[in-house]
Amino acid sequence: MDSPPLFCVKMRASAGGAHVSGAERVVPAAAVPAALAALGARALAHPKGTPDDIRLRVEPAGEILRVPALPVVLERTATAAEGMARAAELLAADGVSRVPEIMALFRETYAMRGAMLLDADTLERLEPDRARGVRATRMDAAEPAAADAGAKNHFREALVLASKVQAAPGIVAEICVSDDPDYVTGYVASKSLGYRRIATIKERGDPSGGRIFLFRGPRSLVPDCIRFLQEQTVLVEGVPWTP
Ligand code: WAQ
Ligand code: MG
Repeated sequence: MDSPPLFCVKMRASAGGAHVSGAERVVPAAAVPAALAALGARALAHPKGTPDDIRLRVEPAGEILRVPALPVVLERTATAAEGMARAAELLAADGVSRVPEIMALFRETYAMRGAMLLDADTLERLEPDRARGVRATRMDAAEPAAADAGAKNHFREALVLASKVQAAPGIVAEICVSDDPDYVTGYVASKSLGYRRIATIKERGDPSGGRIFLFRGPRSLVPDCIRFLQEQTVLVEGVPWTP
């Protein structure tokens, strides 16, 4: 059975050249105008500030890969210190050593629009552009959100991203802290851990945040990994509405 062709709709907003927000959908042609309107509204209402440049872009989605959502587990933490410690503990149990050094690199991810791509063992940075980082794009939940889904659903969008990222060649784990000042929940993810939501991973009011993708494998695999993250359209199946 042929389904209608899909389109990637992307929004990117910046102020004074600095990244403010970005979001995307993968939708059939008939839903493109509504997706553009919803993402445009979001760009104008971001807690990080009013942008002076908003870019909306529509591209054919091409060949689609479907992957299952990672299973979700809540880790109850009450403070940023406890959350960071829990994240470190989970990663260590999953075979990632040098976790304190990796967590220290979060200080450098603040201004990045994408994620740091880090060799999990040597801690060498693998992003072609270190100021920008690597962005995972061209992804959405397979079961479509209402066209005007409105405000950002941090959980759903993060689970979609994390599920795509763990399907990328060479990726072994991810750590994420939101850059929204009032969003204190973060996560660590891997194929074996699933999506571990960490209830509190930063202090309320802290505008810093970032993502680190941990890679393990030969250098020759890095371009495949980056190509998958940036170019392969992925629909994630079974993404719940709420955690
Ligand atoms: N690809 C790579 N890195 C990204 C991307 C992307 N598409 N989007 C954002 N980042 C990086 C960038 O450095 C941001 O500063 C940082 O991640 C945080 O992005 O279950 O809201 O969009 O409730 O602020 C976690 C949800 C929410 C936890 C994470 O991230 C839960 C969030 P934000
Ligand atoms: Mg944000």
